Amino acid sequence: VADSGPGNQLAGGLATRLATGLAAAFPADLLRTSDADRARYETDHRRRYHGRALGVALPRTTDDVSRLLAWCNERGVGVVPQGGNTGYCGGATPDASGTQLVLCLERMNRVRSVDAPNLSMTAEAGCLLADVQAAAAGAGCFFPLELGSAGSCQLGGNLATNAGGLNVLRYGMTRSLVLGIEAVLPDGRVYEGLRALRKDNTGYDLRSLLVGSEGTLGVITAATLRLWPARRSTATAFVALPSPAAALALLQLLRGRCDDRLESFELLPRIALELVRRHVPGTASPFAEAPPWSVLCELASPAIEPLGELLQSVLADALAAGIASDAVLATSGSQRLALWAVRENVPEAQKRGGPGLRHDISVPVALIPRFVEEAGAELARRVPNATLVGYGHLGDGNLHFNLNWFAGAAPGEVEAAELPVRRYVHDLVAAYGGSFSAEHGVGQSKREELARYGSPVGLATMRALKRAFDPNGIMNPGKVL
Ligand code: FAD
Ligand code: LAC
Ligand code: ZN
Repeated sequence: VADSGPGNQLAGGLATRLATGLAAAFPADLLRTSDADRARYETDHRRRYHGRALGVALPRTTDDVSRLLAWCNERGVGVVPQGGNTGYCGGATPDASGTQLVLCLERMNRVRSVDAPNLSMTAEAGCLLADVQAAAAGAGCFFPLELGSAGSCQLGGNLATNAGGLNVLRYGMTRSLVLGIEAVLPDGRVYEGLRALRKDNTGYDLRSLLVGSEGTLGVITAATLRLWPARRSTATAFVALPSPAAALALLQLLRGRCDDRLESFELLPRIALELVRRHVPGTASPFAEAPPWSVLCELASPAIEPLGELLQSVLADALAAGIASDAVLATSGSQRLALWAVRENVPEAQKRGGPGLRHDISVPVALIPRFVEEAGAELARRVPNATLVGYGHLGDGNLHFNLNWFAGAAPGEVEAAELPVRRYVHDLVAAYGGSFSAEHGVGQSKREELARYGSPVGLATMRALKRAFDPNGIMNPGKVL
């Protein structure tokens, strides 16, 4: 960024001219341009990606977004949409040129309506996920998207990344929770697709295309969401197990006996529990001594049902069959939250634990035990100073297959390991028929992976769609494709 070569001087001159034009065209209240005001929008939450923005636009209305995009489109100015900036792929960080506008939706945070009889609600893109959940609950309904970042990520970011999370097993990814969408296209036109219909077979599905487009096709300004009746019964347990194969056997047992009452099934290795205990004070440990593997599972239902008894009986059978070695059931709402806090604090504990590399992989669920064994053994051989922390959404076949250097790393050691390790892991994932990005998206960190593993026909079609939506290439340049 500090480079003062001719290219940078050129970009610097352009940035100054654009900043002057932007300031003349829009009220000062809409823009943040000082170094201090821009700073938090120019770096991702892991401090892995750093950029320099032309400015940060903070629109209050869809019309503001429309005018900002039209202005940028006429001048070929790149626009980087941003929500809560909690993403893992650098998708919301501008480049270092100082010529891209960050457009953050944080002020568009109104829940427009909740329609309990229709089990739907409409909210603006800048609403915190936690506020969307609370608004649904306030109307006696349930919005099932649940992420550890719920208090800071925004609905628009959830849609743009097609976020997964902790309840995918029962409700699917974000795409399956969306009925309608409002988005501003790069030339400023507004796509008004806020329908609350369950059935609507009228041509191409633009809503599904915009969900998961990571800010490369337009700016999502609002969405109509599917709701479910509020849950009236839940049962939650932490279960100790000897292996991922045993966890898979427990998953099959639970699905067979509880059907779609099973909402969550999260796998944690011993190291994950230890990390949380060490780095997140105040988090209760489910077991006196962390077992080799554990599962956090939850049953839920809108009916008043004895789910605790059901879960207990399945777990008794799992213990008798040697699938599980111990289990802790939540007996109150606060105990349930304490068990969930252990799981939700894993990413933060891992971040505090030391430098590392992340992989967000999925393979067919039944192949998870074989994958963990094969990849775990090979990584121990290739990077002996690193510890594997492979945890996550086993019920969906999705693990965060991360590595950490807990004893610290020599200068450059993690960086040197990054590419070869990534290549090994993602090649193996491809051989298992899996995905190199199960739920976090592509952003800038996995662009090369998409080019390498994506279907050529699929990629060509994506490029054609990108040109159709965004012929001037202003939307989130350098991301995804
Ligand atoms: P940002 O990070 O701001 O943006 C993400 C992408 O979306 C960028 O490409 C950006 O340009 C684009 N974008 C943002 N808003 C808009 C908009 N309005 N219109 C168009 N494009 C837009 N993710 C999961 O999938 N599952 C998890 O379980 C999970 N757990 C997490 C736990 C923690 C502790 C943390 C820190 C993150 C976790 N995440 C998880 C990742 C992250 O929270 C999600 O990807 C979330 O959906 C991102 O939302 P955001 O508002 O922060 O988006
Ligand atoms: C999780 C995030 C990192 O599941 O996706 O913890
Ligand atoms: Zn996850």
